[in-house]
Amino acid sequence: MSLANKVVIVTGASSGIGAAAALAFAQQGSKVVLTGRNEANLKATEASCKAANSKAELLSIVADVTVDAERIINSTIEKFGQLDVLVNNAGVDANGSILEIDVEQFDRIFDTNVRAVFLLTKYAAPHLVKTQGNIVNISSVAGLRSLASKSVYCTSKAALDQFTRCIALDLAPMNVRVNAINPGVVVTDIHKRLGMSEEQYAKFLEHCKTTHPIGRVGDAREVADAIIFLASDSSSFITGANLSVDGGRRLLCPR
Ligand SMILES: *[C@@H]1O[C@H](CO)[C@@H](O)[C@H](O)[C@H]1NC(C)=O
Ligand SMILES: *[C@@H]1O[C@H](CO)[C@@H](O)[C@H](O)[C@H]1NC(C)=O
Ligand SMILES: *[C@@H]1O[C@H](CO)[C@@H](O)[C@H](O)[C@H]1NC(C)=O
Ligand SMILES: CC(=O)N[C@H]1CO[C@H](CO)[C@@H](O)[C@@H]1O
Repeated sequence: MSLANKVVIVTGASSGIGAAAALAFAQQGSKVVLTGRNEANLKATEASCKAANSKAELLSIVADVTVDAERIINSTIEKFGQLDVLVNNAGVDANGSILEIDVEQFDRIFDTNVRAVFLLTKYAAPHLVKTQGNIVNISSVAGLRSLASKSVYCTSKAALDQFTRCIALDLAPMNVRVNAINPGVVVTDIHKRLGMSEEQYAKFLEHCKTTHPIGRVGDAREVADAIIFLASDSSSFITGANLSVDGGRRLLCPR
């Protein structure tokens, strides 16, 4: 399908990959529903979508995916009458070894990265069946590879990948495709939100030149381009896939 006039929900559109994806859909002429918790940041994304395409029809919903999943879907249908694409992008990161972390971390990460995606998908599915639409889940290289001090995050993303495949099978007979993207390190706020200072973050990005074979970290736009591909008819025979957008990060092993 051409993405023009398609109704697309992007969760976590207030920053990072979500903001880049919302912008990319607006450029395609889609009707974009932007959701995020931070109203000011959401407004900023909305403004950049408008700047890129003054005719873009947008609906911003200040919402927390862990509590507002049904409201997000309902508001979308009320405003646009249909839903074609759900981009499950909102996610949170966490670190700490099993000796350090508490139960609260597990509940918080699974609530957003897994349970909220389940809820959004559940409420969206009947509408996607009507339009023969599709879902793109934003996972992570951490869903495919194992990292120290990241057990909860890695496990949540592995769960997301497996859910993607199972739901792909549930919805394939209805011609609804479901795919995941597994980005490597991409420049967004997600790491600084974990408490890294600017200096630590700069050091981390420098270090990433050695952990990503292409020799650099990714740009949110590069992930957005892959989202557009999976959301469009260009990928009409692809379902249940995990598409790595990671500069080769997943391939490395120490030597
Ligand atoms: C969403 O719409 C459904 C169907 O009309 C309704 O049963 C449900 O209460 C609504 N939920 C919310 C949170 O708006
Ligand atoms: C997580 O990472 C941040 C930034 O590197 C660090 O300040 C913090 O102590 C870490 N938290 C845990 C529980 O290890
Ligand atoms: C996306 O992943 C989530 C798991 O977090 C899953 O609940 C959902 O069903 C997936 N979406 C699809 C359509 O696979
Ligand atoms: C966990 C998993 O299914 N990973 C798959 C991701 O995609 C690659 C490439 O298609 C597969 O080889 C993996 O099995």
